[in-house]
Parts: sequence; C-alpha cells; structure tokens
Amino acid sequence: MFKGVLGALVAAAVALPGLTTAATAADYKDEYKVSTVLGSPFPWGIAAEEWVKLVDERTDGRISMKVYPGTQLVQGDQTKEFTAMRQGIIDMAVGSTINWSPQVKELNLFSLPFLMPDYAALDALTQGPVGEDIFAAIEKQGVVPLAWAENGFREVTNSQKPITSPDDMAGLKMRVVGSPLFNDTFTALGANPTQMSWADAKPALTTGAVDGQENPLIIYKLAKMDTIGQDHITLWHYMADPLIFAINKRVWESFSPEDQEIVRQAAVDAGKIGIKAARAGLTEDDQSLIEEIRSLGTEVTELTPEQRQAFVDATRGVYDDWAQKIGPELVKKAEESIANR
Ligand code: X2X
Repeated sequence: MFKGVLGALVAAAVALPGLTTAATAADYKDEYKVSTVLGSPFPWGIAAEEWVKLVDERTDGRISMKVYPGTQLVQGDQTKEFTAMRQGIIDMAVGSTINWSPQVKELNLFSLPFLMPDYAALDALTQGPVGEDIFAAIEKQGVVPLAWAENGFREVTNSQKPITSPDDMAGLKMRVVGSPLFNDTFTALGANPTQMSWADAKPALTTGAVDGQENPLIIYKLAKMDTIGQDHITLWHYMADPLIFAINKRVWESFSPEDQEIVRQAAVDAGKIGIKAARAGLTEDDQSLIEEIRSLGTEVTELTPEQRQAFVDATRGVYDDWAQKIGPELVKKAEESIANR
C-alpha cells in the first residue's frame, strides 16, 4: 500500500511540473503518417523505415509512425506532398528537393544543371551554411525540416540511342519531374520534355509514349527499367536530389522537447543509413552498380570531360536564369561552398 501511495506521489511529481512526456503523450496520435514516393528496397524507403523503427525504439512506442509510399496520401501527385504536409494531411515525409521545389523555390538549387560535380560537393551544400539556409526557407513555409538523406545523381536514360552530345537529344521525348526548371533544362538541350509523376512515368516508358527519363541508377535497377526498353544510359551526373526528413509544424509542437530531440536525432541517424544505401556501388572505389547494370545488357556511356562540357555550355542559360529565381546570393554561397570543399 505504502508503495502504491509513493508511486502515485512520484508520478504526480513527474507529471505536474511542466506537462512533460507522460502528460503530453496522452495527446499523441495512434499513428503518424510518413509520406514517400518510393518504399524499400529503394534507399528512399530504407531511410524512412529506419526513421520509423528508431523513433519507435527510442520512444518505447509512444510515437508510432507508418510509411505510405507511392505518395498515396496525395493520390500520387508528388508535387503536392509539401503542401499536404504543411496542411497536416500528411504528418511527416521523407521527400525529394525536386518534389517540394514548386513550394520552396530555394530547393531548385540542387537541380541547377552541373552545379555539383561529386558527392563531396553535395555534402558541402547539405552539411554547410547552404543547408542551414535551405532549412530556414522550409521552416518559413510552415514545415519543420529535420535531416538529410539522398535520392542520388540523376543520369539520363532512353530507348533510342546512346547520348554523347546535346545533338543526340534533339527531339527525344523525355519524362521529367515536377519543377519547371527541368522543362527548361531539357528544352535547352533540344529534347521534348513532358512533366509527369513517378506513378505515370513507368507506364509512359513502357508504351513508348516517352523515349526516356532521368533518375538515379539505383532507381533504374530496382524499377527494372532495362525490361521496358531503356537500353541506353549516359552518366552525366548533371544534378543530384537530396531527400529531406520533415514534419508538420503543429505535430512537431505537440511533441515534448525530449521527444522532439528523439525524432530529430532518429532522422539524422536514418539519413546516414539512407545516404549509404543511395551511394552503394556508385563511389570511386566501388562501381559495382554500374557493372551490374551493364551486365543486364544496358549500354552505359561515360562522357569525356569535353563531351560533358558541351552539356554544361548548352544549359548555362538555364543555370543563370534559375540562379536569379532561386536567389543569386544563395547560389553564390553554394558555388563558394563547392569550390572550398
Ligand atoms: O519521380 C521521380 O523521378 C523521383 C522518384 O526520382 C522523384 O520523386 C524525384
């Protein structure tokens, strides 16, 4: 009996001063919905699922999250994911900077053609002052960003022919993603771009409604694009899209400070695992993913520095134009971070 009274007193003492974890947890939802475009085994889904697992473990199940891949919470329209998260239709997301760039113009930075030559450049942006500015821009739009993961360097593929120069792209029908920047880039290269969601992309490639697309090689492999006629890949590394872990502001504010810290740290830890998965087989000392794709019968073209430069030159106008839209100061800061990497 004495134990019971003491227990109650201790519980009251813990719960009363400042509505801490125990009190707030009662208001937590049974399930928090995490939106992604791709589930596991894609690195995207690996990152999101790791986040869910770590939060569950570290909160003893107080915060229960579930991944909804295929951007199904917004009927597959990935360009609406950010707005839905801001509105609370989605609680959380691990999303590509491309898909959120219609709402957060600064995110177009990563899509500037040929801004980032390598992973070190990408890291210099996300892990440096540019990353902080980008997170501030997201927060200004009413969503709380927590950590970075990665989709990857996006290579161009098509069903028609090897691409070694912008001339080879003349008239090619290309599926592109949701920011107008991509229309501009592919138009500048002489191609014929059509914007469509990931959900529509594979059918369009399968029927030949479009000739090609651009995406990281791990997506090429896992989506089995070799089986739908995408026989040619050119490694041009023209841009890479990071992924961002983020959360609706009201949901964030409903968490106790301790739980906020757990959720944020779990995102950072999950992001590291996601980035490792995204880079597997694509690093200087391990090119095994490229070899694996070659072994499928796909023709993989590497560009000489001169050949690559022709693509840089052809898209320079798009770069300059979009640097103005993104914010010249942010772009300058990014160029400096990359130069000093
Ligand atoms: O739609 C795409 O190409 C994808 C899956 O890479 C993104 O969501 C940006």
